[in-house]
Amino acid sequence: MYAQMVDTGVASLRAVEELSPEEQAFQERIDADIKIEPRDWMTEGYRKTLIRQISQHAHSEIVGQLPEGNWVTRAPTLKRKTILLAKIQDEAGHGLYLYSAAETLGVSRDQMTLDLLSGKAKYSSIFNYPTLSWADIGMIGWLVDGAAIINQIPLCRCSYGPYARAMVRICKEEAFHARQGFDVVMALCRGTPEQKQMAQEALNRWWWPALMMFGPPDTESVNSAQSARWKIKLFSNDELRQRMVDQTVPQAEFLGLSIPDPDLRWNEERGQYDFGAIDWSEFYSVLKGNGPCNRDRIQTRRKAWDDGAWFRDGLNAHAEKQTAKSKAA
Ligand code: FAQ
Repeated sequence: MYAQMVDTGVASLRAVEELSPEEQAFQERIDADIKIEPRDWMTEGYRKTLIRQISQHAHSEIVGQLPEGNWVTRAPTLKRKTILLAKIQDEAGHGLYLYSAAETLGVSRDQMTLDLLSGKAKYSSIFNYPTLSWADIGMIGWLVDGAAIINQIPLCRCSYGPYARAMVRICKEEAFHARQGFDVVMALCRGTPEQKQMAQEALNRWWWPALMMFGPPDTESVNSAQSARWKIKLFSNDELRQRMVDQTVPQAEFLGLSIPDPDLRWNEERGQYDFGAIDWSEFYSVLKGNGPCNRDRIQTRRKAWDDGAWFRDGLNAHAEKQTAKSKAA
């Protein structure tokens, strides 16, 4: 798989002999599956790549609360509302573990937030789509958390200790999230024809954006080759996307829903599904800020940041006072 990523030729990797002795020793530790810990020597590129990926991941968890938050007051029953609230709180927790993991690399949480608000740091494209009906909440659980698990299970084995350990707990919670999503969709599919129709329309809206979550095709993925060498990425974007299709199509069949892809068919020879072309122009347009909800999402985060200024100031003043007290003692 690693060789396959390198073969794409998108990013040129330096030959091993071009690495400095320190870099070679670092790479040898990674090759031997020894975890890198915060106080270990690491290359600047490794540190920067991890800060980029982990902070983007953390931002995704936090921004990812917004489309679901839109339905808390309109969940159809008390039970569904309680489950949804618990799930949204879990996402906040995931964001916090991940910000903490990124902080071990020497970046502050404030800086990460400012990078999100300035547009320097990204968050997952998927959270720029609106939740128009209750069925969209089911789709987020079934498809978005489903995709997140496929992408994140390998991250539990990635080379950076704090990230890998954070992912173990996150994945356990994501598994519950995916099940609750499937349960919402199943209830709709077993309900009235109108409810089933609502689920089908939501699937039509979320299917392609969910496949885009795995990132650009391997031939266009600028970071994959180096991230694979550093064992930050253990599988390529396309490999994980294929896994998502193969896992989800039988689930859709069980639900009696049709995947909105006329080119989808089982390939007996490959033992995998063939699927249609993804509209990558839509993906890149969402990344540039032109998705249906990009402006709203950043505006909401900016407001939360501004509204919380008095609280951060209070905490800092308290911390300074405590430090002065302990120095005086
Ligand atoms: N959205 O060279 P690659 C969740 C960017 S958590 C936006 O292939 P890489 C939980 C990429 O950053 C979901 N940008 O990049 C939940 C790069 O730009 P840059 C988040 C994307 O890093 C559920 C450029 O494109 N999960 O759902 C996306 O090697 C429900 C080139 O791409 C993670 O973050 C995208 N989809 O691979 C919460 C998992 N894809 O940064 C609430 C960890 C690519 O150079 C409700 N992250 N880009 O300017 C990863 O595994 C990787 O970062 C990838 C991208 C696979 C996302």
